Amino acid sequence: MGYFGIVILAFLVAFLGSARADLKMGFYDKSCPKAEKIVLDFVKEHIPNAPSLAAALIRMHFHDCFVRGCDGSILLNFTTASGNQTEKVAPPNLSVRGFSFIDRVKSLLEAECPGIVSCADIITLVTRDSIVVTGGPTWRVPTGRRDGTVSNATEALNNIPAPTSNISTLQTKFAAKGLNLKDLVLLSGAHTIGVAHCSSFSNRLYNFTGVGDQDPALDSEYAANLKARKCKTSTDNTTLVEMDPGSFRTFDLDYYTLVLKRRGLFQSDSALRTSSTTKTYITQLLSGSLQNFYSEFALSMEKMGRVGVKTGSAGQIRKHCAVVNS
Ligand code: HEM
Ligand SMILES: *[C@@H]1O[C@H](CO)[C@@H](O)[C@H](O)[C@H]1NC(C)=O
Ligand SMILES: *[C@@H]1O[C@H](CO)[C@@H](O)[C@H](O)[C@H]1NC(C)=O
Ligand SMILES: *[C@@H]1O[C@H](CO)[C@@H](O)[C@H](O)[C@H]1NC(C)=O
Ligand SMILES: *[C@@H]1O[C@H](CO)[C@@H](O)[C@H](O)[C@H]1NC(C)=O
Ligand SMILES: *[C@@H]1O[C@H](CO)[C@@H](O)[C@H](O)[C@H]1NC(C)=O
Ligand SMILES: *[C@@H]1O[C@H](CO)[C@@H](O)[C@H](O)[C@H]1NC(C)=O
Ligand SMILES: CC(=O)N[C@H]1CO[C@H](CO)[C@@H](O)[C@@H]1O
Repeated sequence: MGYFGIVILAFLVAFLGSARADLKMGFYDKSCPKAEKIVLDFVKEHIPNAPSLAAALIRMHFHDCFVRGCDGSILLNFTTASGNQTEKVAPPNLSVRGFSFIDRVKSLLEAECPGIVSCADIITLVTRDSIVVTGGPTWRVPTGRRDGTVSNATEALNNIPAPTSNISTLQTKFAAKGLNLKDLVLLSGAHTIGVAHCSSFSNRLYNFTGVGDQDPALDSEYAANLKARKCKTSTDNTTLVEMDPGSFRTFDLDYYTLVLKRRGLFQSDSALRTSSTTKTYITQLLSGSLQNFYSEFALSMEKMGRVGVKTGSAGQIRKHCAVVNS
């Protein structure tokens, strides 16, 4: 083989390598043809009885993708026998529910085709199906993610934006994952469903700057209402508040209306009003149809689902989602 032959061969190998290392639709069509149907059937059977899990699951997916990529690391109990803290126990994850739901899907898939379907793909598929089954948007889920072997609470803290984040912090943390301000606005739209603990935002109600004050960026009538009816003390860490009160189970545009009315629950929600770029995206979404929101949301979800994925021979396919294979 001449020089050019070798060059072409090298390009071919690089090309095939990168092509193989990409996610694709129906990755399990040959290796586990029933995989996606097993996931969907399980979701259809159980989520209607526990619709609040749909919110927990999409949040879990977000947290998974923001720490070491969408690699299922959020599901790990321990990475070492030494008891180092994993993402699961980091404060932002304290309220991530749905671990056992994922474990149950995993055991069905292990029974069907052992060692084939990754926990990372299970989170992604289960999330999409749960949102669809509860009447929300759908999006494409290319598969072929592999599972990570490391979970680190400090990394979770550093990568997942806190609810106190301002717009520049949000922009930076999203940009670090290849997501732009438009993705930020669209993905924050997931706060149209689900609930939050008072402790995630009560700093805005009590003693915002250390002089017993409220956050001026929060509608004062709404703040008064929250204090009177929901978060009655500044230390309440158990009461749950709907983020989109009135339609917290419906995947609608109301979240954006609330944000513009200064009724977004977190400072990070309020922050979307403080940049003209993000504010304009919100106005545009509100002037469009629900279907338009859904199709835009779909693009950002697919994008988030690709963040830092491990493919090809990277990582592993865990046997149990909570533990690295021994
Ligand atoms: C932009 C930065 C974000 C911040 C600062 C943030 C913060 C939070 C916080 C503090 C909670 C409440 C946790 C609690 O008190 O129990 C929450 C809940 C939630 N978040 Fe976010 N979030 C962000 C982005 C996202 C994204 C990108 C998604 C999904 C695409 C998402 C989906 C949800 C959902 C559905 C809930 C409700 C969970 C439930 O009902 O169990 N969030 N978020
Ligand atoms: C936990 O991880 C840190 C590194 O961040 C390491 O220094 C420490 O020894 C680990 N703890 C245990 C108990 O292994
Ligand atoms: C966890 O991540 C932090 C921050 O990147 C790092 O300093 C620490 O060493 C990591 N811990 C382990 C056990 O790898
Ligand atoms: C945003 O928050 C970060 C971190 O708390 C802070 O360093 C920065 O100054 C803030 N930016 C603005 C514009 O307030
Ligand atoms: C508000 O915060 C300041 C500073 O942290 C503290 O000294 C003060 O006691 C707090 N006031 C109330 C009412 O909690
Ligand atoms: C919630 O508050 C109680 C009482 O103030 C405290 O004992 C408990 O540790 C807190 N829980 C969390 C998760 O912070
Ligand atoms: C992971 O931890 C949970 C609770 O801490 C426990 O119930 C579960 O059995 C653990 N899973 C594995 C596979 O060790
Ligand atoms: C350490 C800790 O509190 N972990 C919690 C993380 O979230 C799950 C689901 O809510 C809890 O069961 C864990 O106890």
